[in-house]
Amino acid sequence: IDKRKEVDLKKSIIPASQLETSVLFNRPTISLANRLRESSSGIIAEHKRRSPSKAVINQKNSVSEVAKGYESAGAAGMSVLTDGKYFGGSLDDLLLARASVQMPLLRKEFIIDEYQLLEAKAYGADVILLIAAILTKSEIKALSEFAKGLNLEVLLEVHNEEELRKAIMPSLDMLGVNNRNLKSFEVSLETSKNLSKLIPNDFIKVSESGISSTQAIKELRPYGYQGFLIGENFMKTEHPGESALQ
Ligand code: IGP
Repeated sequence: IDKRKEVDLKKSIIPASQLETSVLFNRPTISLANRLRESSSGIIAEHKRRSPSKAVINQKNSVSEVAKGYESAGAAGMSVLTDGKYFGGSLDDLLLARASVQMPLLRKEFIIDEYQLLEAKAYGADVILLIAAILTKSEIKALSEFAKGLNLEVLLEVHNEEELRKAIMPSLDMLGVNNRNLKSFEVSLETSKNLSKLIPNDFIKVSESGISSTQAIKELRPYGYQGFLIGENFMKTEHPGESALQ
């Protein structure tokens, strides 16, 4: 994939040493896992302008407006898409969110290199996403251990049993089950329900994608889910954060 080229190019422009000496890099991070344990909502609200499955979702509201809306609505945390090619996001979006709110922020990105973890920290993230579908077991181990060394929490995303079995390891904080098949874009909450029993209790369980009602959350809680990652349903509204789930 061309993420590799993108990362190599950025490394040559902003060296790792520069990221490591930035002000934000050296700040204390905020735990999303703790918020999810305590939070009554459990909602991780996402900033997403567009997606491969839906094209344009929201090109209008500023990141800081969205972030403040989510925070005052009581979200446990916020996810910020930083991928430009497919989602129209950027690291500047993460930086703007960091400047606007105090809640934990997740860098939503296709992470393949430790350099992206340094970026995540330097641009204000508290949590990083690793996607089991695009990483080997040893890559998941190396990246998650590196992230933990930076005091970043790790959310590992799986979509099926095979990915889950490959990925379970102690250096993860949260296990996310993506209800959307990244190849067919089909969404089914059954994915979260079916995989829940295979996730050991020491990980916080997060259900991701296609959640569009409080009914869906009620349905998922008995399966042990404490986190609910919701993007499109919020972003498609006039003022994300102001309108609750239907
Ligand atoms: C949010 P939704 O259906 O509420 O907009 O989904 C989030 O789960 C989704 O954006 C997502 C994603 C990803 C995006 C889940 N895993 C990996 C990019 C990469």
